[in-house]
Parts: sequence; structure tokens; C-alpha cells
Amino acid sequence: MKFFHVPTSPFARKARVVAAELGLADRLELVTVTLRDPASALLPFNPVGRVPSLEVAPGTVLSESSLISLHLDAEAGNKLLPAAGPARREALAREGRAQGFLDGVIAWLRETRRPADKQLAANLELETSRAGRCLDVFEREASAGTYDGAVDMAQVTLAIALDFVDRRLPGFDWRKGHPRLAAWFQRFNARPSMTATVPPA
Ligand SMILES: N[C@@H](CCC(=O)N[C@@H](CS)C(=O)NCC(=O)O)C(=O)O
Repeated sequence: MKFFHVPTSPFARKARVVAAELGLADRLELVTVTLRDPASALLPFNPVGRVPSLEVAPGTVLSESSLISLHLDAEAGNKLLPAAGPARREALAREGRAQGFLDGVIAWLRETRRPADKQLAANLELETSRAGRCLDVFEREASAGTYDGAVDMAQVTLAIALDFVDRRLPGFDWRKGHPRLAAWFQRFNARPSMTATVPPA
């Protein structure tokens, strides 16, 4: 399956980690593409022009890291999410929170990259508040043992997001006040799926 990506994209990395955790990494034919480029090799396959994109059949290309991850999980027999019932609902809720946290820290990073006189304090406040609220919930879940069981999709997304913060927002000391989450992340970040997909500096 053609997997369109850029090595620095946390969303693409998330799908690659999911594939690795499912034992499907060898099925992904990695195609590195340019973004925001009218000549990008991705555009004939996906007009959205975002990565990750996964060609699952000739002419059928999936967008969105969570949908790609759900597809891969279904292919592998629902190993990263329960197939149905309340456990699936809860797992999807956690996945949505982790993805929302990742979206938020990316919005935060974008704001910090604007010229200092153009940065909107309201946007920075919005994103720091969002991140703080999410981290407090993740800490409670880590303390309650929510992440101690088998690896699931939400754990992958959360680990990718925390690693992204470490790399791109190093001034944000998210570990402060979140010791159980930090301990969980340290363990998760050592998994082969994570070490095999470390983005370039
Ligand atoms: N919600 C999407 C976000 C994907 C996304 O924004 N990817 C970025 C790279 S990190 C991208 O392709 N940007 C190019 C663009 O927006 O044109 C997902 O979860 O896959």
C-alpha cells in the first residue's frame, strides 16, 4: 500500500506507529512527498494534499491519521481497539482527546512562529489552556492505570503528541504536575514502534 508521508509529520508518524504495533509496517510502501506544493506527487492521489494518505486499493486513498489507523486496525483484526461495545466507545473517546491535544499543540506552535508583534495572546491562551486541561485528564488516567493494559490507538496518539511537544515546544514543561503521565511516556517512547520512527531533527 502506498503510504504518502513526510518524515517530520506527527500525524504520519502516528499511522506508522499504529502499523508497526499491528505488525503491518512492511505493508506500507513509504512515499515521501512535498506539501503545499502544486507539483506534489501526492495531489494526483489525494486532492486534499495532506499526509498521511494511504492508498488502500487502486483509486481509493484514505486521508486522516485516525481513519487510516482505524482501517489498519480493522485489517489486522481489531488489535488496537475493541471491536464493539462500551470499551470501544471509551477507547474512541480517549483517541479523540489525544488527537485534539495534538491538534491543539500544533496550533500553539504555529502561533509562536508568527512574528512576535502578530502573535495573538488570545490564541496562545486558548491553546495553553486546552493543553493544560487535556494533560490533567491524561495524568488522572495514567494514575488510574488506564494506560497500563495492552497498547491501543489512543496511547499511540498521546505518545506521538507528547514527543512532538518535547521536540517543537521545548519550553513547555508538561511533565511538571504530571509525573505519572511522564513515567508512562518514558516507557512507551522506548517501544520499537517509536524508536523506528523518530523524526529527523
Ligand atoms: N487531521 C489530519 C491532519 C494532517 C495534517 O495536517 N498533516 C500536515 C503535515 S503534519 C499536512 O499534510 N499539511 C499540509 C497542508 O495542510 O497542506 C490527520 O490527522 O491526518
